[in-house]
Amino acid sequence: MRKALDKTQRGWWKQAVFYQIYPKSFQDTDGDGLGDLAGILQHLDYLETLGIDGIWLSPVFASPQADNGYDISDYCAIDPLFGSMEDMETLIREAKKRGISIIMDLVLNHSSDEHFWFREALKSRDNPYHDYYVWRDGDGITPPNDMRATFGGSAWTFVPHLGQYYFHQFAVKQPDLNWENESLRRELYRAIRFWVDKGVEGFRLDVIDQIAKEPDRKITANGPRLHEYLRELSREAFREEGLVTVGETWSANVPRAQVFSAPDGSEMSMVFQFEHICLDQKPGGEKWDVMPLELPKLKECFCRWQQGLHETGWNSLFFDNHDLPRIVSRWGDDGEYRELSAKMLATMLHGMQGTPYIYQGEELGMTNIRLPIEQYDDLEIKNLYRERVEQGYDPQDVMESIWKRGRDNARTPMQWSGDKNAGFTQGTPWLPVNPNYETINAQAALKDPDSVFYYYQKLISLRKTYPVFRDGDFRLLCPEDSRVFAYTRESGCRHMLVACNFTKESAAFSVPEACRDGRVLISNYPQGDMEQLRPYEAKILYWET
Ligand code: TEU
Repeated sequence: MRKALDKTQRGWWKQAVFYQIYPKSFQDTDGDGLGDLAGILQHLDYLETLGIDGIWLSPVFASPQADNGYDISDYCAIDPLFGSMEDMETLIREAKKRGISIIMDLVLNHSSDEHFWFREALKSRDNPYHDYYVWRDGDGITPPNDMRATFGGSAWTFVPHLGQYYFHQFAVKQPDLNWENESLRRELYRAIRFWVDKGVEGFRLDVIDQIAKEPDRKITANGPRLHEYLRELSREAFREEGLVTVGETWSANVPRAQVFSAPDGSEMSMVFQFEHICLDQKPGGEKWDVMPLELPKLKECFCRWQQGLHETGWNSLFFDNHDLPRIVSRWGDDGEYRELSAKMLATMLHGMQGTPYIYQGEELGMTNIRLPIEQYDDLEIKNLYRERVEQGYDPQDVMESIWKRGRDNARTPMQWSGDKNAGFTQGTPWLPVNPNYETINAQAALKDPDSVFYYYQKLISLRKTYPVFRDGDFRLLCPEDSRVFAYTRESGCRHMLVACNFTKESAAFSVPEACRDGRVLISNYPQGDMEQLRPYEAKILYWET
């Protein structure tokens, strides 16, 4: 029986493992080809078996789905696509019965252009909601400046009847909210309290380091008032000690993350930082401009974050999410060594200090997909393809980038079984199911004691059994080695060694003398020797002094 965590206490998340669900792709129960809340309810026992403590639920609020729900048109309503408010209340209740907290995904930097506030703001310059957004006078020919939107094009869209542009860091249908307006802030806090009162126990905060934007100075992230806003948000909306908050902060570095995740709880519990996940991106390029990962750089980065936040903040630990390609295809091997490399990557990550996040299907070793451009859904992918082909790029090269980095790699339907559509839907899936579902699926994994699923289950249970996972410090071994990622953790008399071979060849790795008394807590191979790591071999040794 799983030891329940006391979720009324600050810091319960330091021993927890969270699971991200992208609802649209998780489980469809009404045959419309889209995942829904009832589908998540169906799989709570699966998640309880895995052993996770919380579900980060990508947005299910009312939305026109321009950006798959990251364009919210009502912060206190459930979109009928996903079900009813009663379905949401049932999910919260049933998850809690299983010791699983619901963490909702809040998009506070921008709303949908179909939100009541924006519809009102469009009516006139002196409408009380007009100032909930960021407007600049203009002539409709020359935008206020040359800022670009993340999903392509100018960050400014002209509204002729107002003679003004509005600012949007993302899509045209995602107007930025003006956090300088106190009424707007208080409306957002009220929405958060609405969900806390319904039993939601945490929030993921979308691009939260971008809310203090100052477009006249071309500032988007880390604006001058950011920490003022974050502290007010924490005081006014996240009052309960046990509420867990994780901010998405693409601009975070260690010093900033120490403030974002300060132990006094003045801002957030932790952040998603993305330094590690950008290391295979060409310097000065975009995410689409890929280069091979150099393992020493990854090791240096993780070492800096582990040591930088030890006792001064708190790390999240992730490789996958709904915006990222699947890690087994990216830094593992999605062919012959798929399961071994998936387990190795999991070992490397879960052996560290922080809160691990498992993205739906990562526990199965799900892989990227290669689709023709017309089958993609993501507006970011479609805008990129159009822009780069117009700029003269070879369409095949653009497709290679999309196949490596496109967000839809993570959004193909969850693979539940070898049945039609991987058991995801009886209808037509909104995005094609990966054809490898016949061999890579939850049903097969649950029957295989050696599956990636049960390996993750064991990693999760180790975190709850051995305090060194939560409390230990971090020391990197063999920093220059380009094949092996090895480190030790130590907390008082408790010690562990994590050793991972990132390659498909055997790699020499001599277990330090001091570690040789350790017993194997977990490995993706049967007992091996202390001088050599087999292809993608991973192991954790544990000992006490
Ligand atoms: O993502 C922020 C974000 O910037 C990423 O979308 C990233 O820039 C992109 O994937 C890589 O170029 C958050 C959400 O996670 C994402 O799904 C939303 O699309 C975005 O914000 C807007 O809300």
